[in-house]
Amino acid sequence: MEHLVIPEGTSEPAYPWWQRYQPISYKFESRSGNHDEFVDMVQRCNAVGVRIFVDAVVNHMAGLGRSGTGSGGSSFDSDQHDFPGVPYTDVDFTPREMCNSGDGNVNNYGDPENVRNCNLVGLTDLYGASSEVRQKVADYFSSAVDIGVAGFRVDAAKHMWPDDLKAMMDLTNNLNTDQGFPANTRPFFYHEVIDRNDGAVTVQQYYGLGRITEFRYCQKITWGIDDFSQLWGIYDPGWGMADPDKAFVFVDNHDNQRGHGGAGDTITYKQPHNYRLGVAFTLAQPYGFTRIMSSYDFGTDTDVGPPHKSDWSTDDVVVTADGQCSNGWVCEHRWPSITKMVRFRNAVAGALTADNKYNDGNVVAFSRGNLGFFAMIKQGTLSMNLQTGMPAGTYSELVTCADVTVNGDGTAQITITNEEEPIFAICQGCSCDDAPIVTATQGPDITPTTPVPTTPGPTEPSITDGVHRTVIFVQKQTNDGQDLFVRGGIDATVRPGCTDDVTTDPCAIDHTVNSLGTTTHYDKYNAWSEGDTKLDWFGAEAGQGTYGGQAASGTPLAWTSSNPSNPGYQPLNKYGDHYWMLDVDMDCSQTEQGWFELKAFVSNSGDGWEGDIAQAGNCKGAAGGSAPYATKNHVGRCGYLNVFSFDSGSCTVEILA
Ligand code: LAG
Ligand code: CA
Repeated sequence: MEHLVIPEGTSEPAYPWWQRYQPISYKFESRSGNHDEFVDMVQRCNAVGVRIFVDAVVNHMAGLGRSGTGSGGSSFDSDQHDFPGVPYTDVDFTPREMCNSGDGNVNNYGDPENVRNCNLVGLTDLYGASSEVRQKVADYFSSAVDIGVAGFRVDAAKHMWPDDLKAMMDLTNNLNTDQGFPANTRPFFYHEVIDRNDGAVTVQQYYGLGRITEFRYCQKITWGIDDFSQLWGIYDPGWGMADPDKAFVFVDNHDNQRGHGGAGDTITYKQPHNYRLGVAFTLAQPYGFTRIMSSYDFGTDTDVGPPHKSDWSTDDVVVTADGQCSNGWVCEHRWPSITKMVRFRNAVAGALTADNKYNDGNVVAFSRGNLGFFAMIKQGTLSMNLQTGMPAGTYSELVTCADVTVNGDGTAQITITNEEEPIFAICQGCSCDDAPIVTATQGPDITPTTPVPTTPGPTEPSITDGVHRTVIFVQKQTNDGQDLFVRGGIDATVRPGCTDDVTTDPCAIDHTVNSLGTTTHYDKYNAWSEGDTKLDWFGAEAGQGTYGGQAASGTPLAWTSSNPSNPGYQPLNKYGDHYWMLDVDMDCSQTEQGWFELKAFVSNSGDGWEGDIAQAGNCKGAAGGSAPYATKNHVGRCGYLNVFSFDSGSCTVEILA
């Protein structure tokens, strides 16, 4: 928004970075550009799947003692509470008698009234209880959303009453469908609340409003990188840290990297070795919703603004041949291991825990379910055999692109030789080359009230009529003797009148199973698909075939491979071993807008039912598309080829030739 400008020749530093935390109006006219430039940036970013989140300062306006003209040309006079560019007048500011401090400034963090009703470092405090203020802030939020912004960081939320924030948020428009957001999607909000277990305002008071910054994480990661033995305790509920599905975490931010708000033990780009380890660990571990910092080099001047030209306008970010930044910009997000670890985080989003942990004080390693494996080393090089928890196969290590072999028992030889980027990461579905980073899916750790927007992808038309060939792959490595089945149809909460009698259940979908081959490899599939007439939520149908006296546990899938010399080779399998396959002719008229649901089931002392699935956003693949409603199951498209992974929210939808 339009902000204070501090020119040369005053007693204060010229054009300090923090001048933009003193709002003058809600016009998009700032040191970063004008309204048209902002619209252009947001819309070009959306077009390539990059979402923009606005840092919104709505607790206050400019500081007392200041007057003049803001960055967008609006006049103002803080002492008079006069901001005609909004407009705000005296009635829009917190009445002086509601602030109990002598000088009107926040000075008692033990008292929530003081923290929220007084002026933060002399900044004129907006009266969030006023319906007019609420509406004006909401109008500002909505104007950003209408342009195509995906959400907001709420500055100084600690100094605002949660009820006021909620009212402002509730008055804000849904995200803009013309900019590729699904209909009825709320903006993503995260609130800046500095809670170190040291005052009356806590992160928990903001639950229900979105994510909340967890500044204790900054300290914990600093201590943990210094002493690896502390890393397993990085989320410490005993210290009041926000729940995993509420916390918003980062290694450093624009304040604490330069000794401003929430400073303390903080690692920054100035300690590149520790910083790489800290960011890599943060992106690898499951706690919180992560943000990475990207800075300019401020040297030792904690006030200095961004690199600038002789007229003080912000200077260009110059990208060098090796993909790094120059001209004063640090661009941590382009450091090789940091970029690659973003891919890792997206790939393992479905796994909520760290498993197969190893920590000897110099080497830290863990897996995320069977989706990915991470290791880092503090000093020296690494060559060690470790349990990765991953399916056997060859993976491309993300940082070095070296091939890594995971053995049948899940172990692998883990090697790190680059002491500059001492990080190792492999994951399913990841590649180390320059292919576009996998689209972030909405992992289960994202609060459902604030859905993360999806990237518009290719979408083929939905097939809602007639019987069409439909193929389903589910990636799952089972043990010998176990088999994979699927159960599905439509969820009872979506379609009324569902029953538990498969012959009449309107949630079941008619299909006939197609043969995949007649060799012995397909004996079980062929036996169990005999008499299987529906995709339904139950086990065997009456009259469904048995194999060796064993009943089916649903609709059977066959183990397949992409390897032509394997007896389970299927030409449609482009993915690898352990892709269980089902080929049916499905009645698409019985689906929901061309979509159906399913979950896998592993028989014979296997996992049984698959866990709940959080599939969100656009599916990958040439057909793509996103499910028309939220459910706890995989959702596939009738008439297409669907690829899922057991216990994962990922989906790919391809066109069947
Ligand atoms: C924030 N979070 O709650 C921002 O992350 C933080 O960067 C902001 O402070 C703060 N809230 C207010 O939005 C920054 C600087 C302050 C600066 C303030 C306003 O850390 O140092 O205060 O922005 O520009 C400056 C002067 C103060 C002066 C005040 C009012 O440094 O000495 O009292 O302006 O004139
Ligand atoms: Ca306030």
